[in-house]
Amino acid sequence: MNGKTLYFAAAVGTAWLWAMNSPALTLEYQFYPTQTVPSSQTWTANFGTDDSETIIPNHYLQITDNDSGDPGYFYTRSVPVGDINSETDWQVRTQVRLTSYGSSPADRGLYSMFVGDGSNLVIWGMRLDGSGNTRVFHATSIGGENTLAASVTGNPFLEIVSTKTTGANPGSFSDDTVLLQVFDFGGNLLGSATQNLGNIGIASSTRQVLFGLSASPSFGTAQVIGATFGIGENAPLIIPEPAAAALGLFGGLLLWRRMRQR
Ligand SMILES: [Ca+2]
Ligand SMILES: [Ca+2]
Ligand SMILES: [Ca+2]
Repeated sequence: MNGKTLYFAAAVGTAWLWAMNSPALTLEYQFYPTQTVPSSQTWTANFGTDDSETIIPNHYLQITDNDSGDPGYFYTRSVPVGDINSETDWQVRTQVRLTSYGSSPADRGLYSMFVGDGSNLVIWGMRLDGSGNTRVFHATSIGGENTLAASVTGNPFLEIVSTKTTGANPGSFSDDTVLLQVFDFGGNLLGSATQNLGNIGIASSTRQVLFGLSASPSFGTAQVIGATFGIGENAPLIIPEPAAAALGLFGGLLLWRRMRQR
């Protein structure tokens, strides 16, 4: 065995050990390129009879909750017991906007995402405030506001990322933090809030991830381009619409030509 082979064997051994110690799993809904509903991408759809789920071609998935009595369309997948526990790092990501909203009481989220790690549920929510702003927040167990991350003028599409990081103590989740970040589509950070998992975790044995209109007193419409989850790794990036991707490629070509001409 020469030096090169030894190095390769050591690298493989390290990778295998890392995989054994840190199970990693991604779960995702991507509107592009197939433009299908989440149930066509292995998600379980939950909804009431009055609610609707529509593909708006070349744009987004549109979901509507039509009543204050039950939730609207939301989507779940279970996470195998070996892939998550309360000390697992995770990240969730979505691109979404709300186009209508109502609720009583008024602080309840409409669109939300959650991760259940077998000990805690961690939820963030999103609503309109009645004064023309979109609010994104760490949520309480009933979907109300716990800690505001951003209040954004109007209702533009936003990219929302929540990242859970295990603290220094690997035996306890009480020192773990959850960072909730809100970006515009230019990549600008519009607001963020960090909370301790001990303050926002809701005791639950559920091992599941969720996105959609999961709060019952609220109602309204959300438009969704993607929702992705990384368990033990970063959440996958959301696939842009083909026209935007082509434009990006075109821009890249122009830059390359300009650099070559220097
Ligand atoms: Ca409903
Ligand atoms: Ca910890
Ligand atoms: Ca509802």
